[in-house]
Amino acid sequence: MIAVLDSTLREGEQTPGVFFDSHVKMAIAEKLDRLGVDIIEAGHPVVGEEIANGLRRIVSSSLQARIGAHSRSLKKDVDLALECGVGFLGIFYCVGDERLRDCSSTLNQAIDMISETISYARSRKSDLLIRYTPEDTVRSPMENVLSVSREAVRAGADIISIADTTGHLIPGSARTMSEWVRRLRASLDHAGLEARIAVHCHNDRGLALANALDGYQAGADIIDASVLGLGERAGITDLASLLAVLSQDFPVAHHWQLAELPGLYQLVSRYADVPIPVNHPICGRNAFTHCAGVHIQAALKNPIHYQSLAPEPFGLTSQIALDHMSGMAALQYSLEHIGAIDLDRELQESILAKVKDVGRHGRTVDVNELRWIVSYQKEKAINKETYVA
Ligand code: HCA
Ligand code: CU
Repeated sequence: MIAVLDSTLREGEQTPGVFFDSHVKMAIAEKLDRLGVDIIEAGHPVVGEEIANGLRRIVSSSLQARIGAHSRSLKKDVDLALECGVGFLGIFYCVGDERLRDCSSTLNQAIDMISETISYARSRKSDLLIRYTPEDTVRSPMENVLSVSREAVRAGADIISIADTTGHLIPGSARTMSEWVRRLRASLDHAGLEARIAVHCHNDRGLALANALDGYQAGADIIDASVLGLGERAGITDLASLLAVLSQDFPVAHHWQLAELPGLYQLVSRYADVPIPVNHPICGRNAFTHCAGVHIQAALKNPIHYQSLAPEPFGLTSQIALDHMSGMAALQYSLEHIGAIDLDRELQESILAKVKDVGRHGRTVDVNELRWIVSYQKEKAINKETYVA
């Protein structure tokens, strides 16, 4: 069964300008838990006291999800994370040649140091879920990654994560996540080692979701994501889009409460101070809104004509909206939809004029506003003499 790791509270908080207070982190973690993500990566505690406190607070609330911390390959990071009570620890260390050179280290020295940190963490907590990530995995020599991964598993790591730290991969090209997943799996199998494989995809080329799905199809067990795709630079895989595709398009057994997504997005958007793009899949204001006349006409008969994804699993419904482009046909369909029938032509024209006027100011008219416009224009028609223009 595919597992999802949400990193809104760790990677997401690395978005420039984003900081979540501990009580907000708590609220976000509760919503993520209700949604049903498997692991909540909730911070890197050595970064600061508030992060450690936020982590402790989330751990103490006994959520279903495993609560995890990020950690360098250093015992002091492991100690602080364990002191916060986490059940998951993500240890990262890059084994790219240039990084090793900059750290004045050889591959073997790095492998020894990483193995020692993992063994130490394992010895301190036997049921700790330990992930090792060779940071910038996909720009590192594959042989380095495969060697360090085998030793990390021997030392006690349960998960190896393939990190596309800079959003470098392109599905179907010479550098794909699927190739990395297959090669890592083959190398572990060949050595008789068992570990879950995770994929962590950055969105620098707008391909984070595509790469994550490419990894999933090649057999990855865990996918990292965040609300609104928040993270360093262009962020990582967007959680809502990921769950939408996995749940609606792949035969995955899941327990996700997808209707929690819109509320979760509003919460994170508000406290991250990052607006939800109107065209965000699933949670954007326009995601299930039909606007053009022919679309409204067809969609009101049967939404499937202009929807390949239904809004209902996400606790949403299809909407219609009118604007400066709307014509009489779209208006009449919309009026019928709200039960405003038998309006004379003159009244309909005045309603359409008002709708176009609102549209020219850069807004759409939804069904609620249409109801207000209808009653306003009706009243205006009745009391012509008391209104001006
Ligand atoms: C970072 C980089 C990281 C780590 C991922 C991981 C990446 O912020 O430290 O530890 O699994 O993209 O490589 O997010
Ligand atoms: Cu990252």
